[in-house]
Amino acid sequence: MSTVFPDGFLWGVAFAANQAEGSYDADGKGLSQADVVPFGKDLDYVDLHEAMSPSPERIARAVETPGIAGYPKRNGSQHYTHWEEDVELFAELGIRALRMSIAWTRIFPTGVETEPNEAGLAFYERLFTRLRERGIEPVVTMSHYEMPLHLVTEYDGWAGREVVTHFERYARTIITRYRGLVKYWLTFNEINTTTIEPYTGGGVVNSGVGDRTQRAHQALHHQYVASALATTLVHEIDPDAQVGCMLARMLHYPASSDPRDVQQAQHDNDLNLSHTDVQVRGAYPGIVRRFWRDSGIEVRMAPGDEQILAAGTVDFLSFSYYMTLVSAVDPSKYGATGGNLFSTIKNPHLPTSEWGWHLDPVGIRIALTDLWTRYQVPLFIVENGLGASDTVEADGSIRDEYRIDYMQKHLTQVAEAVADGVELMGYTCWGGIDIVSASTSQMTKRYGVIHVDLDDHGQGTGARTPKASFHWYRELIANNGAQL
Ligand code: BGP
Repeated sequence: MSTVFPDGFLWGVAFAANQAEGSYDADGKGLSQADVVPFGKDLDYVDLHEAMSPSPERIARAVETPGIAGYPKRNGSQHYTHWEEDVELFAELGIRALRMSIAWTRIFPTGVETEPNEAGLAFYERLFTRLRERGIEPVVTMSHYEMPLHLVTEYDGWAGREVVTHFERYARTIITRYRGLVKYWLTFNEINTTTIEPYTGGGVVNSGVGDRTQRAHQALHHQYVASALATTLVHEIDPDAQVGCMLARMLHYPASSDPRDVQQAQHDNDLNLSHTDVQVRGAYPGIVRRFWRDSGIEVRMAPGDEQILAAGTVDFLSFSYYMTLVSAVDPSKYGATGGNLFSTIKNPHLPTSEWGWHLDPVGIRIALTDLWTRYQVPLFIVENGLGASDTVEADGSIRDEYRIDYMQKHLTQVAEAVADGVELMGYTCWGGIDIVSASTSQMTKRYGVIHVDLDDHGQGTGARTPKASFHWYRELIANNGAQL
């Protein structure tokens, strides 16, 4: 059987520190903003959005609540204590890359210390060393929905310019310490989330309607600057390493062939891609400046910011792909309940997941082709997977055929894009082991090919069990995708 995937293609799995590690206060770790996000059903939160955007009062209450009760991310999937077992399972799976993130709070517990926490640095050094011994390349995100809580309460997260300096020190510390151990860095996970969900993406606290949008865009600008500075630092400190940006690719289809719908979809796509425009091309596109003008947003730039953006362009573009969206000039005509940016129009051609996300394998091929045509830089799919509530059978097995079907269909389309000449570095499925979901804080929205015995309240043995999808994926990696 032949394959279209190049030798050395980085097959792997992906997860984030704040959703996987747990041990939220071990070995000097500080509280992060993710550690205070509660599980929606627990603490009388009716609205998930509200749970994800806590007020200062709710944050203060969360800080006073010790342990994991109501805060599942504090427990994660116990990767911090199970990491050796996890690495052995990943080695058995045959992966060549593990995309993971460093918890900033393990290195600088409040973000403002001048000296790093050695115990935190040593943890990741042990992990990276072991991964490399097992032939697994670490692909490391510097900031994945996680920042020291102190920076949130002190500066309103990334809305405060001071955070750029604190991040730069953090970035310099980890790049220097892991020189030679980490060859692939990503700066910010799904950087576009900062404008969609400002607390998750940027630590911007919800203080009501007011100027939240303004502050979210200011926070995003600071992240771009910090990302460019970190990219330049990697290039200076470890010239053998490469840096990528990371976008939640949200492909928009027009609801009809009405040119106004087509133009609306193009506009929504261009706004989504404006994030990679800044990070790949090194400058804001006109569409963003117009968006600021039309929305009355004023982004303050410090002298030299534009030069920093231009100098710190990335080497490759990584992205997550879960679903596609539908755009219309009049969304209500198509039954939408929300706005255009995060459209709720149903696509009649696509099924949805248990959580209502459109399932669209062909869309991943379109996304790849589009990105390649636009940027001509190597691409890397660093998240793709199905959130589902798995059942453990009486014999202990997990027969997740639906996940196999999802991966098989998506990877078939990925193979088509590669056959068309798209330069793709790798594919890391989300999440390897089951982890706490980012948007719902549920453990039962499972993504892993390895089951973790923990429930939404962090209860369970923490035991790891390969699912049916583990065996399917192992086979696929072993033959480099030839069976697709
Ligand atoms: C992406 C995030 C991840 C992850 C995934 C699935 O947006 O980068 O952290 O969790 O989506 O989303 P969820 O967990 O909300 O289902």
